[in-house]
Amino acid sequence: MKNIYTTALALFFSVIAVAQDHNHVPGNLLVMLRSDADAKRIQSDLSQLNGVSTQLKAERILSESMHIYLFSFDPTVNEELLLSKIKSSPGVKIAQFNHYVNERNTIPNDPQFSVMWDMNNDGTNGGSGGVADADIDAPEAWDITTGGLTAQGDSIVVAVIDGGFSLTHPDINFWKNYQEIPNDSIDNDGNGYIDDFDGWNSGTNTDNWTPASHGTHVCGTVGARGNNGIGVTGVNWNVKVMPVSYGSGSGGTFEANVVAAYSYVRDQRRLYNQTNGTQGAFVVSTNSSFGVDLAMPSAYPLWCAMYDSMGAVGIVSAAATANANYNVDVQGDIPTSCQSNWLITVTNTKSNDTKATAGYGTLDIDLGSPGTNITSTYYSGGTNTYASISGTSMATPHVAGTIGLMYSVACPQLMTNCKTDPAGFALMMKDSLLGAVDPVAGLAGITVTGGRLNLYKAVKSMQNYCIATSVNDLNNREQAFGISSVYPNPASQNLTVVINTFESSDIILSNVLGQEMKRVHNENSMRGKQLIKMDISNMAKGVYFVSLSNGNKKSGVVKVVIY
Ligand SMILES: [Ca+2]
Ligand SMILES: [Ca+2]
Ligand SMILES: [Ca+2]
Ligand SMILES: [Ca+2]
Repeated sequence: MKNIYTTALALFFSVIAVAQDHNHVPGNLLVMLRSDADAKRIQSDLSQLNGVSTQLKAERILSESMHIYLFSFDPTVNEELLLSKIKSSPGVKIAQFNHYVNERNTIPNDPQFSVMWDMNNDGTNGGSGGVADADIDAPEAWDITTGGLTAQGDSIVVAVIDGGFSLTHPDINFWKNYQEIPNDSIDNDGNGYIDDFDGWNSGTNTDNWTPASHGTHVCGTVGARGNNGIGVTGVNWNVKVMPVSYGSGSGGTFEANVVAAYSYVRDQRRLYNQTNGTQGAFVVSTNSSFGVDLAMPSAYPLWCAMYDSMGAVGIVSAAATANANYNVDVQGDIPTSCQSNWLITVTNTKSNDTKATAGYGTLDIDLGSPGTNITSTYYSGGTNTYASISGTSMATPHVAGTIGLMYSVACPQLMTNCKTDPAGFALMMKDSLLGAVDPVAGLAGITVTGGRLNLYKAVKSMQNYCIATSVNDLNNREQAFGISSVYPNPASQNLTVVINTFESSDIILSNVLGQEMKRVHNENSMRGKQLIKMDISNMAKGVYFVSLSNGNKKSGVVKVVIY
């Protein structure tokens, strides 16, 4: 008996749960009014719903400047119906339920994530002396996006230029050039590079790789596959990492190969731009975790010029400064003392937000990023593995990766701007990232921004651009003067005309000859949509046109049939 009762009760509650969504506070509504609307008026207009008292009441002003109110009502009232009535009420801009909010972070299931203080510092996972929240706030950012594609479907690519990579590492999503057939000695995609299927190694002019530990580590920070149950998590969970190498040509590693490597990246993005995405790759940033200590840009004009050249096609570059404690402004470093608007220069912070032994400079070094004891993908002893290592090399891929993640949150309109002006858009990305740092004492007075990277704020800044854009759209729509809809159509007794205006105006019904047959004056000067009734019971059958006029201007017409 008890069992049956329990089952029945459980069923009862599950039915309730289906019928009513419990993610919001019963008997609450949030309402944004137009500036000239009166909350009391709405309260009295909707005090009854189908003959039942709603007890609707403006309970609290949530934002005076934005005219947002908390309304309460009898929770036994049909809330969906009440909400829809309020939404269509003149004077109401936006209405919604009052949803419960949970503090949340997106924590991936990758087993080594718990030691990744750079992403989420709990005060203990960064070693002794670590400070909670001295991190890039990655879980907060991943609530918004985990990367992958832009709003227009571009596959986001971050190019890592390094010595070598283990392309077989299972935790990295390496970019492949699927327009190229590998190893047939033909440049199938016509991009000027023969057999560039697995990226490009400018040291050997092939796409052949000798696996290497350093580059593999850097790639993992940019984009180790997140939430796949193995290893670590990158700043992006899904981004494509393009492997590009300055190689180790005969006689060592030299600048010529660096220039050639950058040129490959630039060529791929330029091709993407030129072919509207049918060829090439949507490379949005590069990572350079290498350089020459105590070197002056005057001796490296070609290398330094590559950042502007890549910037011109829409690529932001992140570069690591020296792993030595000196002022780069004074003593120089390549590439971090190169002058380019599209270059972001990075120093290394520890788990207590102080600078590690690394370069600095209020002119040349833009920001800090976690780079000390960073756990990422690795290659060692012939095996794909994971390791914790330190340096500006480890700090910089957080920044290159952030640019990638920012692209994944840009709304379609922003992406249209990006396609129209890739160089300008890239600059906006860089400025947004640098404007979104967390100011920290350890970087104040020794870097351009005085701050450490914050992934969440950088992503959020992109989202804010998009919200601002859509609010403008809303305001523009509000300014519109005209007829939104007329119903029913055909009609025989009454017409409801939905008008959109913020001034007193007349609704005019004309016949097919353009003669005015009926006019209803609407004195209500509140902005936005209003519903106007028109009695048409005495009109002859036929086709008519409804329009809106305020004496000076006249809207377009809507055809109605009266029967
Ligand atoms: Ca944090
Ligand atoms: Ca090719
Ligand atoms: Ca080929
Ligand atoms: Ca993983």
